[in-house]
Amino acid sequence: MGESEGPTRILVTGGSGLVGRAIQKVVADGAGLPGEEWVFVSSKDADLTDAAQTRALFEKVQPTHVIHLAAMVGGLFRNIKYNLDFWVGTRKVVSCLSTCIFPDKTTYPIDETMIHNGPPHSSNFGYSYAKRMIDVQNRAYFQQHGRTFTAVIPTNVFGPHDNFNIEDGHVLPGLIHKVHLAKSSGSALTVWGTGTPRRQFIYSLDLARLFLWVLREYSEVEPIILSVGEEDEVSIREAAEAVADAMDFHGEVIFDTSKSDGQFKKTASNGKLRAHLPDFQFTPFKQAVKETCNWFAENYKQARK
Ligand code: GFB
Repeated sequence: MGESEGPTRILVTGGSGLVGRAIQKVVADGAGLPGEEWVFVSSKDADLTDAAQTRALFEKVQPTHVIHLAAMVGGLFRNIKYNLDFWVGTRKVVSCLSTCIFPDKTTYPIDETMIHNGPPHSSNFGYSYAKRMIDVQNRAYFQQHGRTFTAVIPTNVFGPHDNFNIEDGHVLPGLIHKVHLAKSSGSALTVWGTGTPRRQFIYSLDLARLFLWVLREYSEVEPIILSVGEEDEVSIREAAEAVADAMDFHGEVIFDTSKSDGQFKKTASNGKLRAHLPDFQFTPFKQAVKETCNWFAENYKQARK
């Protein structure tokens, strides 16, 4: 088991199923190694859709390894009939996807019909496929149970209470934090990459208003892109300038081209949103950046960073 030290305790969920039984057999027939302890569990031992039961199972077994076989499995016809079990009583679910889950090789602007049209950008394939499955799940809920579970697809979100950690966060909070540090130390602002990639930023408070509208009024299963218009897309350089202006920073700005640019653009159409809400007013970008910078300055101590 490679890097592990001490006892090896392997929990096999779905241990009574087709594959679980087969593993049980080959282990019993001598394929197990000395020092290995195998624990096979089935739905009789714990309902893994119940968080408390799952936690209790893990506390009891304390596995060092897990083979996760538990699943709802059936042939084609059972699958058509029972695409999903459902959360009884939940009338609506709005999940949150992201424009970065769209295919990397695509035409622009991206729209809601294109989510599954090809592989996502390699930088975030795990996140993208997980998010894409929410759309699959929503369609299945509708097909089997007539539920209008849906998803929104925002572009790059920013605003108060963001994560301003420079290494882990997104570009705007990262730049705001960096400008703050550059100002206090009198050093240059280093923007990562070439500054040429383009993004549509949406202010968290605008997104929140749109979320409420979706919850109350939007009745489709198909997701909806929540974005400013294509004409409001800005380059990373322009975003950095907006932050510098808002924070009254007049020092040197350096572009560190040894750092990745990521996706060059993921320009999204807000045509569907506009068809529903032609009059929705987005907060102007510069004003939203200013409000976010002010929030960071006023909440510096408690801000996530
Ligand atoms: O917001 P961001 O990290 O993510 O933006 P994505 C990355 C772009 O900003 C790249 C440049 O072009 C970077 O080179 N950049 C410049 C910086 N300076 C900085 C900096 O200080 N920090 C950061 N982070 N970038 C996101 C996904 O992709 O798309 C999210 O990661 C989300 O999860 C969102 O789904 C929609 O825009 O590339």
